Amino acid sequence: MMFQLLLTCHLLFAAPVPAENPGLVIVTTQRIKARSAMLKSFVAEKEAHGFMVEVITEEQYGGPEDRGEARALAIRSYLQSIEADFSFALLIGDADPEYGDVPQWVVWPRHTYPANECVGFALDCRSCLTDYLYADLTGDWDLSGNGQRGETALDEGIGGIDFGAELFVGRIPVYFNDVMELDQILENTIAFMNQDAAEAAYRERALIGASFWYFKGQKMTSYTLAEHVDGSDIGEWFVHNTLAPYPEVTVTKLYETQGAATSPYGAEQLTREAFIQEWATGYGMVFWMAHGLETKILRTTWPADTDADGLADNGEIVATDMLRSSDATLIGTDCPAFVVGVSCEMGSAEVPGNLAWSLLYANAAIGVVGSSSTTPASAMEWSDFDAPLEEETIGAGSVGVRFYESLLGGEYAGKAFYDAKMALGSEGKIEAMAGKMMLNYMGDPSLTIHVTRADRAPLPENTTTGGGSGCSTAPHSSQRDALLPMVLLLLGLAAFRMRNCQ
Ligand SMILES: [Ca+2]
Ligand SMILES: [Ca+2]
Ligand SMILES: [Ca+2]
Repeated sequence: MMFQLLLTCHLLFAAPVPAENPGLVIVTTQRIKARSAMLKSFVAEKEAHGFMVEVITEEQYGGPEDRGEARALAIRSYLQSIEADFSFALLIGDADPEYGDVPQWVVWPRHTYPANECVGFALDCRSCLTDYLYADLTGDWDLSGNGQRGETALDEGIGGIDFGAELFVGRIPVYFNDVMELDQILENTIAFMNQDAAEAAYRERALIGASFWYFKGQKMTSYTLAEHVDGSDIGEWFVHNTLAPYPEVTVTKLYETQGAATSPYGAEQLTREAFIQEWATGYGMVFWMAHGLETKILRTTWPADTDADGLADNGEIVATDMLRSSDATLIGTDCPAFVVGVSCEMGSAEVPGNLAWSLLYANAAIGVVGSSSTTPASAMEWSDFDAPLEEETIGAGSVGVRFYESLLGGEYAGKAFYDAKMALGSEGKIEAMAGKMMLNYMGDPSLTIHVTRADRAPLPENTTTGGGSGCSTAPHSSQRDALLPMVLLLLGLAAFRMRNCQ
C-alpha cells in the first residue's frame, strides 16, 4: 500500500482516462493479413485495451492490382467513407510511392525551388513523401488541378489542404512482404501495451543526444554560416520547459564537449558508442539532434581550428557516425522509446532498412517521429529558455517538444504528433508546408507513454502476453531572422554526402 501511494505521484500513474472505445482502422493487404501470425493477436490486444478495431484490405478499398498512386487514391477514398467511426489509422504495408501496396504520397511543397538547388544545397528537394493525405481526408491536395499535390500556395485555400487530421496516422512499413519482421514489431507493441508499472518505470527517463549541425565559417553553396548551430540548445530548452512540470522524469544528456566549439551546457560526451550504450539501459523518450541520411545519423565536429582564424573552414569539419540502422539491435531491449529524430531523411519509410524502421524492429523504439526529406528547422531561439515556442515556422525540433509535451500529458502518440503539426507553421510558407508534410509517424499511433495495462479487459482467447523487465531504470529572434541566412532552416547533409562520394 505504501509502495502504491508513493508511486501515484509519478506520471505513469497520472494517465488520463482514454476516450471511450476509440476506433483504430488498420490498413493493410490481403496477403499480409493472411500470412501474418501476429496481426490477429495485435487486434485482440487492442480490443482488450478498449479499442474498436477494423482491418481493411483491398477487399474493402478495392484496386487489387493497383500499386502506387492508384492504390493510394483507393485507400484514401475508402478512408473518407469510414473516418467518422475511427480516430486512428495504422498503415501496414510497402510505402514505396510507385510500387507500394500501402504507398506514401508524393507532394510538392517546394515546387517553386530550382531542381538543382535547395536553399544552399546542390540538390533537388522539391518533392517529398508523406502520409498526411491519409490523415487530412477532407482537403483537396491538388486544388490547382495540375497533377502535383501539396503545392504551397497553389493547393492551399478554401477546399484545399487544411492539415486538420480526421485520422491520426502511424505506419509500420513492410518490405518484400516479410511478415516475420512485421510480426516482430507487432509483438513488441503488444508487450509495450502490457508492461506493468514496474516494467514501465523506465519510461520516466529521457535521453538527449545532440550534435552540432553547423559551425561558424562553414561554407554553403552560396554563403557562409555566421554562427554555430548546436543541437544541445534544443535539448536544454526541452529540459527547462517541456520537462519542467515533471520532476520525476530524469534526463541524461550527451552533447559535444570536445573540439574548437563545444556545447555550453554540462553533459557527457556524445559518441556513437556512448549513445548506443546509454540508450540500451532503457529510456521512454529519446530525442536527438544530428544530420541524417536514410540509414544513419551523423555527429558533426570541429576538432581544431587548424589555421587559427576563428572560422570552421570546411576542411576542418569532420562528420562521424552517431547511429546506424545496424546499431539498433545493440540498443534493442524490453524498454522501447518514443523517439524524435531532429534530422533529415532518417524516417524514409520507402527505403528498406531505414533508421526509424530499424529502431522499431529491434524494439529500441515503439514510435518514431522522423523525416522523409531535407528537414527544415524552426526559427526558434532555443538558447533563450524563457522564450515561448516559436509557432510561425516549423521544424522537427519544435514538433518534437510539442509531441513530448502532449505525450507526457497523457495524449495518444498519433494525436500528439498531428496536433503538433497542426499548431506549428503558417500557411503559405514553403518551409512550413514542407516540414508538415515530410515529418511522419512510424509505429502504432494509438499508444501512450502511460501504463495502459490497467485498461485491459479480460483476455480474449489466443492473446499473447508478455512484458519487458530488467530495464535499469541571444539577440531577439526577429533580429536574428534578418541576420541569419535562410540555409539555417535546413538540416541537410548534402555537403557531407558529396564529400563521402569523393
Ligand atoms: Ca497542385
Ligand atoms: Ca481535414
Ligand atoms: Ca579555421
